[in-house]
Amino acid sequence: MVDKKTNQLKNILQSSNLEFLMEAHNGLSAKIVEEAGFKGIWASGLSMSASIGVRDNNEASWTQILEIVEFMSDATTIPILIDGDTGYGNFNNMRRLVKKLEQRNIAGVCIEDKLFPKTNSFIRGDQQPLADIEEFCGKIKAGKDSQCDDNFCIIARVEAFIAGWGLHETLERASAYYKAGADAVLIHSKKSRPDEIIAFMKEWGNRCPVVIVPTKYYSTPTQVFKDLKISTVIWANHLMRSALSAMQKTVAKIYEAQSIIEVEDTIAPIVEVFRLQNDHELQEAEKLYLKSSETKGIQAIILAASRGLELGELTENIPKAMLKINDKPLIEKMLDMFYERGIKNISIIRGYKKETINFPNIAYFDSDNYASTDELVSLNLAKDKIKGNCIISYGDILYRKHVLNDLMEEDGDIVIVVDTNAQRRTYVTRSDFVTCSRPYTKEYDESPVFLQSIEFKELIPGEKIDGEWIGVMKSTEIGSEAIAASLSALSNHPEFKNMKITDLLSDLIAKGIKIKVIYINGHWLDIDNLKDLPLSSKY
Ligand code: SPV
Ligand code: MG
Repeated sequence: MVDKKTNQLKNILQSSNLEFLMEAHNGLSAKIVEEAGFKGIWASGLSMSASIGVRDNNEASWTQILEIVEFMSDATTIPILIDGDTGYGNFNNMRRLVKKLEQRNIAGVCIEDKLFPKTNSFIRGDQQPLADIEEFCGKIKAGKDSQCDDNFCIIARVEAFIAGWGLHETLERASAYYKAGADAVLIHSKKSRPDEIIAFMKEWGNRCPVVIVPTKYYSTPTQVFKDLKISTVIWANHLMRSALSAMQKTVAKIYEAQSIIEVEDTIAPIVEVFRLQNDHELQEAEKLYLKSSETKGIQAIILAASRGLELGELTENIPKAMLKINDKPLIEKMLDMFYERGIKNISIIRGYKKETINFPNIAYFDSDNYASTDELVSLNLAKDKIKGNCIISYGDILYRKHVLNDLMEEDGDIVIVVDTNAQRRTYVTRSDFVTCSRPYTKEYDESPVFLQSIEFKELIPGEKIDGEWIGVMKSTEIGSEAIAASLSALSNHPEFKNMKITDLLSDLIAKGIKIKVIYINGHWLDIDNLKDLPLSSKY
């Protein structure tokens, strides 16, 4: 069983090792702190106020702060030390604060000896009046007397260095606060070197745990704090500041480009958001409590039987789907993308060096005649998987996530993705060229596009071509039925063993089945040829 948060915080403060608290300012950042391995969280007043767009001057009311820390507490199992500023008033406000914090499972509060409304210590610090020592001691006592859990911690923060009163005043205050019942003292300094802290620790000895916030003396090696026998270091605002920088960079790029394409691969994937929200737990709970809600899985079938002879010795021991692109096999990149999109029922048709394709949780179909047969023979092996919502994809292509997302979101019983730039790879002569009901236009045109013809062939100069099929298609239940029926009929054809998916699509068109087209411009690649490889490093 997880130890109570109050006990955990007390242990941190009393530990003989140097311990660390990491700043968080909302439920998400709190979770990130816990996942990183920190033992405790600093709910920073500066970061919480900044993240809601107000100043660190008690502009947010104490109950608004309480709401934030409640979310943080609910999202985590490690203790939270809340930055309680001055206690939001006098001893009486402090008593109520402690009660309310305990109700929200907050492990401790740090209060500073300034006056309400406070100002951040790094702004006009030396003009800030300090609280009367006796009055502040009364506040500490009142807090300690009102806590229900013996291990709830109250930390007294001494601002005498910040306000320019020096070592003597700092020691006097720290000593008084400790005697008044504080579980630890926080000695704050705004100097760029830890001199004030070093001077304090020399005089203070071991009287009670000392907490520091080295925001300004950040270059000090952590070993110095260990040697000084500091109890706990607070990294006070670094998640808020890193989020801020990341947001500024992203927003500038999007504003400039009037598009989100370029940022997509530089930001957290949506599934990471779901993971941090613990969507998995809800899914499990739904199975338990909402039995009817199980969703129908999407099937994905990946054709990866061929060697890729054109790639020469690179495919001597592995099929081209296993070629490493930036350290990951091509097909694994595709699997990652499918998983990220929640597509988990995946079948792979293997052939050449089949034993090298061996990822977990995949249904494998082996085309042992891969060398003398073509795509439809491979696809036919997985014919029972062509049902419901289904994706059929070549295993040797790479495309950006948004291409898959667009495909998934497009309605239509059968949908294929077509690159309008058919002559993109001048060194490739034969490919899956298409003509459509209308060409791609740079004008905004929402009218649907349908496939009229598709053929694996050479491009004849001057011929009307609307683009190149990139090798991925999606079907609904109705579309999958049509595909399965066509595949079954074609399997009796004398030429079946030489047939490609393009033949299947042509057969569907001939039967009057509408195949919808999504036009894209680049953002994909197929690996047919040694010349394709340098381009793949961007994926
Ligand atoms: C905070 O994180 O809000 C603090 C530490 O109080 S400091 O900003 O250094 O005052
Ligand atoms: Mg603060």
